[in-house]
Amino acid sequence: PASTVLGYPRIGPRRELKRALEAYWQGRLGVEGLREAGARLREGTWLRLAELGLAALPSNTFSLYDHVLDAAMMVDAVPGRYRRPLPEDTCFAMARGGEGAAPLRMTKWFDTNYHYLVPQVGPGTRFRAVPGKPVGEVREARALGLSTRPVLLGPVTFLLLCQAEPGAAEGFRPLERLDDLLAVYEQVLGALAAEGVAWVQLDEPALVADRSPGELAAVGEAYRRLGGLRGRPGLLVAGYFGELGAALPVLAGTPVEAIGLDLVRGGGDLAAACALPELAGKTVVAGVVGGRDVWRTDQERALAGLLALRARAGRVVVSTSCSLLHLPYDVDAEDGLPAGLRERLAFAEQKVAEVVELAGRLAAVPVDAPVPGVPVLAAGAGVPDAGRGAAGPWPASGRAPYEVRAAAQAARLRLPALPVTTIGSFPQTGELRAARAAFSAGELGAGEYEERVRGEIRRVVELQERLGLDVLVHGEPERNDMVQYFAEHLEGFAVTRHGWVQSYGSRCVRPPILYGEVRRRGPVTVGWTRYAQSLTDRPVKGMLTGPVTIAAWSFVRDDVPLPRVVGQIAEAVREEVADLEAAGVAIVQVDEPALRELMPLRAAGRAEYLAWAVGAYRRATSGAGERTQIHTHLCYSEASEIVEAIDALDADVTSVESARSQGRLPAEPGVAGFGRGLGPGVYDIHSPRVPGVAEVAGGIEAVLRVLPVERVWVNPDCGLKTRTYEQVEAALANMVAAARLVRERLL
Ligand code: THG
Ligand code: ZN
Repeated sequence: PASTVLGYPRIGPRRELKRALEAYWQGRLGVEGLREAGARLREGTWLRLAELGLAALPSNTFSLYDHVLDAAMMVDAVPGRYRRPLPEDTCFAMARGGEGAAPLRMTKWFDTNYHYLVPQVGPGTRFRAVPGKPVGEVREARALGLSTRPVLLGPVTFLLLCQAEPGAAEGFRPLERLDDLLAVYEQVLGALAAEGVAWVQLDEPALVADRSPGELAAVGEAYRRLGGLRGRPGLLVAGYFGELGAALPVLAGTPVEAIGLDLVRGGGDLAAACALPELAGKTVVAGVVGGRDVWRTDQERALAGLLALRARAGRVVVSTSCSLLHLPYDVDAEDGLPAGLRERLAFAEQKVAEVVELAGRLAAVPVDAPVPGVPVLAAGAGVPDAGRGAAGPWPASGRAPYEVRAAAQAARLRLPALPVTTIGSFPQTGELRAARAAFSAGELGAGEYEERVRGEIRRVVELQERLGLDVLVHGEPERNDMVQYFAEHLEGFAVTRHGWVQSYGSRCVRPPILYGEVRRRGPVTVGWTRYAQSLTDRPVKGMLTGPVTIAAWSFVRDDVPLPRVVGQIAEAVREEVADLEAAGVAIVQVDEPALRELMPLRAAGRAEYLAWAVGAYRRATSGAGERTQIHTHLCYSEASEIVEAIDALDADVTSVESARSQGRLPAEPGVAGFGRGLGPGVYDIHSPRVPGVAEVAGGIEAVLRVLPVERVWVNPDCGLKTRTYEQVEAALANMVAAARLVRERLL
């Protein structure tokens, strides 16, 4: 029976890739060892998928760092400054920078919590076919007796994800280079055909977002051309993370043999596909098993969709809605889940088993059995952007007007101009991680663990006082992760022990599973914040994660609308804000770095989404009195797109990423319209580089050209947990020096 998956996790069931990468970067492992580790992971995946009974296996879904970066290397879109003798080092130079070359920009992969590196393409980029990686993986699998379907990023999505090379003429768009790129894809397809490859998968998730007529025309052109290539493998074009919509008939009109549909988030494509006359000549790779959620599949519903397709399509292959990259490996590795939950869960392995089972069930239905009508798979059922039931204008926040609050807070806090602060987290030392691991393993008592955390808070507070910061933080040593920590302290969430999902490169997260009604059992952060405040006369910020972000970085339940789930989290956060305030905390930061991430990929759903998302944030924070200053932080947010919504959060101070967007300020045009306090990041924490005093001062002065000084804050562009103390001390010292320099110039 025909079954496949669009992709699979690649970090290893025990994060073997992370270990190998970090050992290589630290010089503890040679390149041979790194290659060997990759080969073992690929072999483990193929053998496991085959063992589970999957009929068609994908390859080239492994990546040492990022699959978009791999695609750039496959077409040789590699700026000269990154080239190194070993391809691995070229890849890591683009990803992490080095020898004076800043790394490529990193941003979110559609609406997921995975980050890809943004390749740069200019008018003069010389594309060249470098098919060694996909070809090599095909050979590797063949040596195991397995034939595979290489997965490549599609040419249209690749160019739409690229940014114009710095220095390219104003108005240049990478998509203009489609013709040249297609010539290279033709060569890659030729090389794969020469290897005996029968099918190639081309991923085109960009087609589930709104696309202009010109872009849709480019899609048609691309696949007519690739489809016209002689002696090529069969082509599967996969759109996922939503509905193909208008792109579906365009693809159907090209010679590609197979189209992959996401029938979980793009349920509307089912009826549209069934109505297409061209479908009779195509294979549909039907994504009926969700690749973004951890729930068991409703098999009857999935089967009804499969039967409807089978009656109309040339052939149907049962598949996942998207790559399983966004799921942990195996539910069976978990032992600490609440009673009754495990049976309801499916991670990557279980999703594969479901695909195989459904394919078997489909094959067991005789082809001449009566076909039910096309079932209505609600467009976006269980999807974050389906804002069912909670639309409407932003409720009045109930707080005093910003000007009134600003005056009350200035009188209470008595801060200097251009106050210097941080986003919240400080580096997590090895001892601290070891202590937390020992504590959760029961090897370290609660009292001893608490003493270690307090020691760390003392150290961080002393450091900030010594460096001269104005608003201090406790550094979050008690937190593993800004979402997981709250999930561990709220009812309604389960956390996993091994449920790691790649975030970027070697960095992983363990998304909690939100499965019940959310409630706060009692104060979560108050004790640590109060302790930190007892050590200093300067204000210490209380640090919380916002309701949208907690939901976005968890696997949420799909039996109630997302706005209601987020609303429940907002109530819990609101209670925590009230307790912090009652404990005398004058500044509370409630971060929403994922606000932009959950934005619907199509414009039609955005106003409704922002209405309920902003509403939830206001609910979480609006209990604070006017003398309490609310801060928020957003990262990778492409803040310019949502300046109005950020303003509508009604936080008193907002800090945003800006350092890594090549020195651009967030919302350069919009920033002046930003009506509250703003802390544009002046130190790029994603790079080990320490910015100099003059550079930081220049950044601050650039902000002062568009914003009044009373509203400007000085801060890094994100939390400091991935940096070393050495880097952080030097960078913060320079930030303080720069703020002082600019203050003097202002006098
Ligand atoms: N938490 C979660 N998602 C996130 C972030 C986060 N997504 C966006 C951004 N922040 C991603 N950044 C990071 C940065 C560091 C790490 C993960 C994501 C990281 N992880 C540890 C690792 O891989 O070794 C594990 C952390 C742990 O022990 O829990 O360093 O902050 N949810
Ligand atoms: Zn951030």
